Amino acid sequence: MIALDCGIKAVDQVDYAAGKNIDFIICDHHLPGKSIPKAVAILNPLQSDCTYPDKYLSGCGIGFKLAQALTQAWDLDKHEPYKYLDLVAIAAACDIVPLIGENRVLCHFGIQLIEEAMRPGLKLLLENAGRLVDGRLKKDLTIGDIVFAIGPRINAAGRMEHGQLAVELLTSTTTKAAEIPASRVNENNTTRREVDKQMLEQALAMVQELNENTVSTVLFDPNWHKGVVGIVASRVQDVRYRPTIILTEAEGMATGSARSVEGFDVHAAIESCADLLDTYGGHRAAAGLTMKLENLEEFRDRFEAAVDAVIDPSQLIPSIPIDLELKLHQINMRFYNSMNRMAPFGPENMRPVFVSHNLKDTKRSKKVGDGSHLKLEVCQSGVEAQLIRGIAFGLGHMLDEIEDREFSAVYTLEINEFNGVKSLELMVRDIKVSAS
Ligand SMILES: [Mn+2]
Repeated sequence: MIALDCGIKAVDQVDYAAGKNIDFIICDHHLPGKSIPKAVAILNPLQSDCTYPDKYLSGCGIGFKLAQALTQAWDLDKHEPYKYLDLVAIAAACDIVPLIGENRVLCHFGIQLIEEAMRPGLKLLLENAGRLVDGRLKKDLTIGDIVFAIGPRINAAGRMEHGQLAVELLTSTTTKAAEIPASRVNENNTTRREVDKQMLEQALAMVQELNENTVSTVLFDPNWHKGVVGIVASRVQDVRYRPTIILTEAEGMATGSARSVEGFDVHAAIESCADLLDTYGGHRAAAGLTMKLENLEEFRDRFEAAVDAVIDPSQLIPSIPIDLELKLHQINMRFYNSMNRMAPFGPENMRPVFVSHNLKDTKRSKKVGDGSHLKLEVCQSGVEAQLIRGIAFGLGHMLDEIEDREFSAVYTLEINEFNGVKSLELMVRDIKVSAS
């Protein structure tokens, strides 16, 4: 048996299999526990004695390493595993692993493979997500597209129906064969979104009831869907920026998922409550855990105390790290193209974030969508002829404030393609009005 993306803590299960004469190869990237399973081989760069230089491959990336090793051992063409780099890239993007070193290279070639020889299943997913129109990608595929358009759809299958559907979809060699699994996966995604929305509303109502002075958020509802607790944890953090654990009931236990805040080790805080837990595992930034229902209350208190003991108050304020200040006249296609040579962007190699000051509204900025978003057209004080457009999601309420005052904007640069004409746009993350 080959375990992929799991198994590093499966000491008993591997012993049991050994008793039945079944050999195990474990390909995992999660933190090992105190004892290691007695498998035939373990590929996990996080083992303390592992000298492999790249420590943060995705689970699928480790599987790719096994495939590469087998190609060598069996004297096959070394290019053989490269056919699967699209899947390796999808896994790396969706697993939010650092996009540096080997991951960045794997993602670069994986995205290239998706663009040049897209699997039928992926085509149908990207069409459903509105990214692919008449067989053409609307714009170059990014890690963000994979995370938001492909990932949730693939995950929805496992969460709402069965992961096998996603396997069928991704291994289909013809569009015809991919059609049925694709329509089911897309349906699962619609349901997942609905469930996600309901859970989120309930969770946000619970957040309102919490003591404002606590430094952690632990929410439990026995009826929440196990598959979407991770997403809800991230959304809850958008309104209450604290180490967050969202739990639901499954098989008579409380089980769920934890998200950390920048710079804080949530895995260590959970580990300090290990005596209350049945299982737990993960990384500094995200972890999973299971406990008996009767331990919930004590866990909530102990986790709060564990976070409180080590967290720095500054870690509770979300911040946007800025890479560089730009004058609007510096923004042009040449600049964008050289910046883009550092792509694919992702964790630890984020799309550069810029700031510009003394911006002025051209009076053509307006609220869009349901009024919560802002479509901007701005210039910079002193260089009024240089205009640039932008979009600011969730900042519609800033329109009144920027109408007659100078402001600063923090943004990333995006390409907008309309009727075949490419232009640069600010994707505005935050706006600050200058003191008048
Ligand atoms: Mn994993």
